Amino acid sequence: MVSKDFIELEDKYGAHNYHPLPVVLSKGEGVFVWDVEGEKYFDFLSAYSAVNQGHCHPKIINTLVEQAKTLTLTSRAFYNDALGPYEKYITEYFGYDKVLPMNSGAEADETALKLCRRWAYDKKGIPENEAKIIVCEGNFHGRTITIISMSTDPDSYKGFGPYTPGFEVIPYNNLEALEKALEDPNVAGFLVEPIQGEAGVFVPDDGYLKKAYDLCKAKNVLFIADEVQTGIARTGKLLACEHENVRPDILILGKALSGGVLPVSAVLADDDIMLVIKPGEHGSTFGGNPLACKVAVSALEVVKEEKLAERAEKLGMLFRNELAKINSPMIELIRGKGLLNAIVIKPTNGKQAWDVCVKMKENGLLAKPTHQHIIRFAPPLVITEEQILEAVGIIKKSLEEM
Ligand code: IF1
Repeated sequence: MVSKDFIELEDKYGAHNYHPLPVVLSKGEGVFVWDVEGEKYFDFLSAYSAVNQGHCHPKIINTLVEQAKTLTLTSRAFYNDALGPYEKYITEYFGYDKVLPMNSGAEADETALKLCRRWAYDKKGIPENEAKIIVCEGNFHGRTITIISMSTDPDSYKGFGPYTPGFEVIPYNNLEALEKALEDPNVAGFLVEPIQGEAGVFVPDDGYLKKAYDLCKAKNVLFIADEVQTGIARTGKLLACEHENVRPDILILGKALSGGVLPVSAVLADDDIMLVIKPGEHGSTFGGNPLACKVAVSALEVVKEEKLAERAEKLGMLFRNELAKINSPMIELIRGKGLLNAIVIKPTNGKQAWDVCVKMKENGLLAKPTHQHIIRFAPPLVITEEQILEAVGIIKKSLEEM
């Protein structure tokens, strides 16, 4: 079978909820992936920042295989010998009292919302069913009914109502709007992405997160950071909030927490928040399974051992500097932090961001447009300086060929 055959199979038998770039991948190693014809590509998407440690990282895969042969799933009806050590490791790693393990990013976000609401009633004293959570325009937190209820993107929410109440949407990167929204005593939490990914790698002004955190603290409101995409070294720090020395009250992680090997997500908080949820009130069949726990420890060790945050910081700077040297009428703006970057494309000669991505694919680099006019560039953090330069060469060539 060739690429065309696999694409036809997906088209015929799979739901049409995606519109992938026409490339069929069958192998990955580090920063590279290969298609079924054997063509090699730089992966500048990293599965939306889930493979920060690089494809099929040998240490992580070894952990996966060893644990898979030993014990994979027990459910939380019983204890297992991987969960406790993982919980100790990850809470010390990020500096929180407790962790609640889940699987997908959306589930972790849902968990954080439940935690926040319960805290609102048990600790803050908000009247039952009155708790409000503030979210931002352009947010992306996943695909569940409750999460799309706070979305401002019609593609995400339209036609899926009725929606979950209890959210107030304010503009992102706007402290005045936050301050005003916080006047309502029934506000329990503020859920925010330190950099908005889906919105097109939208980096807020310096000081926004810190000020937002301080405003929340003044009103006894939980600052909840969705670091599913920005966390685990992607933006040049272990957490994007660290750029402003903000320690979220509730921290949400996913994606690269497993090195992209299997779905592993987590919610971290201190005891006064986490312990409001009691046995039987929340959980997941797969959350905290031994396979996930072992893999997550390995994946987090790799981040430290290979200094991925420092690499992302340094190579991100290099990447943006090199992109800035490209003289193309299609580049409207370059933005990002660490190795989470984007180019805003100015449509030229009827060519859009999608066409640039198809051209880059032909030239050996994979990236994906978001919102028609933005291309996200997020390679695995194990990329080298030489590889960055080579990749920029491909991007430059592709833009010139438009
Ligand atoms: C898809 C975007 C990225 C996330 C944040 C929670 C989740 C995500 C900040 C949910 C997921 C994904 C999902 C993926 C596309 C993708 C994405 F373009 F939509 F915005 F990464 F940039 N919080 N992001 O970014 O995590 O439940 O998927 O594990 O195909 O929908 P999940």
